[in-house]
Amino acid sequence: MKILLVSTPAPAVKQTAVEKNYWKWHYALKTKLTYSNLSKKELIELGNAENQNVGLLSIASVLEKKGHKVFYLAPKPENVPIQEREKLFYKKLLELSKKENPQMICFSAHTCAIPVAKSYAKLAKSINPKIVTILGGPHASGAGGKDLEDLLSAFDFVVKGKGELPIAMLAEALENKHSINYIPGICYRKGSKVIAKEPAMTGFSDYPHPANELLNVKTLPAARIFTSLGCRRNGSCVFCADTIHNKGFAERPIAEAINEIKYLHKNFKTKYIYFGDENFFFDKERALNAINKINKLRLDIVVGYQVRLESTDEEIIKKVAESKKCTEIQYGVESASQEILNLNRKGLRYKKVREICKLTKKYGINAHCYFLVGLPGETKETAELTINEMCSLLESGLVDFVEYRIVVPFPGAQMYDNAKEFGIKILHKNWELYRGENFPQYELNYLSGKEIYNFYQKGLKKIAEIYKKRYLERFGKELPKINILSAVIEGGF
Ligand code: B12
Ligand code: SF4
Repeated sequence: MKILLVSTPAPAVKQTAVEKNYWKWHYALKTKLTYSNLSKKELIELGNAENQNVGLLSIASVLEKKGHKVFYLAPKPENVPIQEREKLFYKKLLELSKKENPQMICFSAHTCAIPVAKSYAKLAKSINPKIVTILGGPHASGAGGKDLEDLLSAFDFVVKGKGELPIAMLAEALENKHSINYIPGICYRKGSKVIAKEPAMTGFSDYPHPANELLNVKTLPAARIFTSLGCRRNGSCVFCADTIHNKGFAERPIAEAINEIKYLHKNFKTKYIYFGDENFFFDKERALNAINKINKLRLDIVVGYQVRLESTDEEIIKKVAESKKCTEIQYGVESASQEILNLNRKGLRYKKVREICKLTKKYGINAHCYFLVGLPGETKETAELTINEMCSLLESGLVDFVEYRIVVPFPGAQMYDNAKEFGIKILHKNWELYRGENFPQYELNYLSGKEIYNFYQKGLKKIAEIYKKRYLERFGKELPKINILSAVIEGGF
């Protein structure tokens, strides 16, 4: 069967001057400190690379193994104004659909890309009314009730959870006219009824590594890989939108991840490996063993880890630092208010932040922290406290990077599904606006949307000032060449 996989582009976001300035200095510092082993040429390639949608590429590799002909289409930064990107993508999709005439078209989409995915599905049907359209990914996995019904008005099938097995089974069922009733995670309409099958939490090691060969690139200077999927905390954080893994968790043998690093380095000259696991340190013994193996790799690579602060200690950081292979560790903090952290079931003692960041810096590794504004329970005082604390962490040199966004109540997150319980009034479901850079889609008991947005802009402005001062002091006036826009919209690390 001919199957087209589409990584749906996120809609253009009009950035404020404050945001533009923030990202400019953020990526200026990133290129110097984190991607420190990439040459100027590699940085440019990184900025212009096609989106590496690991989930779709993983589905692709399973389908190829089963003998299907797979096409992959993903957004690239393109050298055009951001508003033109969607039109260009539309054109490419049209050309590919006409030329190859696929029988199935699979869309992967974050919530903000849903309206675009819907319009592409319509386009595909207008070219070939018999084409089977399928939606999967984070929004599909979290949508229930009316949101799911709405999706099924635009797609023939919606798949919840991991897609490798369901898509392979669906392709086989359609080819051989078998029943689709037993396919996990599949949702469809039967007359006026909506059928929604429970997704299966399939193991991780059952699959070959993602088919990066389908990317339209010669090199991939930086790439994302995973050694585990899902989170051991099973989505307990109130704002968590990780609906994909059915609140389950699957790990992958470290040896397989090591093989994938070697393959990326050999075939795509990858020099920066970012471990996208929700918490790379989830099991201390496993983490120490994995880091040891990564440290021993005789490859010109550097790595970055994303972890939970509560899983981090000096022994692990010391091990990470041993080979000088790791330039950055990223920590999810969210708020500087202990009360807000507790209310949102983050399972974090704020005092750990300074302690762990201090250790990270002690061993010469950059610390990157994620913060949010607009969490359930947020007040003017807690938002102000978080801004002050982010600035203090940066100014004291305990933290190198801060990413600050507005919370979004994504379908499937507790704060969306039980909005009232968390003091949230959702104002609209214009999905294209469901991004942490946009004006809030909700109001809180103690903060209006405007107030939340103003805190966001204020925080970014202050962070950018500190970034700029630090960059000029350390690296002078010349800014590195990187396509910042692409890093922001298609996935900087
Ligand atoms: C990498 C990543 C990104 C990357 C690239 C994503 C991509 N398309 O390649 C970038 C940085 C661009 C990104 C951006 C954002 N992201 Co993001 N991202 C992730 C992250 C960390 C890992 C995704 C991944 O590669 N997983 C590994 C692969 C193997 O799994 P997968 O992608 O889920 O794919 C599997 C299934 O989803 C399914 N599947 C996927 N597509 C399809 C299609 C079909 C047809 C089928 C059947 C199945 C299927 O099968 C795949 C294989 O098993 C996840 C968190 C997580 N751990 O999942 C968040 C996550 C998906 N992102 C999230 C968010 C909030 C965002 C942002 C909105 C943040 C913001 N700025 O506000 C932006 C907006 C999107 C955009 N493009 O601008 C949320 C989801 C929210 C939502 N409902 O949309 C998540 C869950 C994080 C979280 N816990 O909140 N993201
Ligand atoms: S927000 Fe992060 S730590 Fe919390 S449940 Fe989700 S993935 Fe786990």
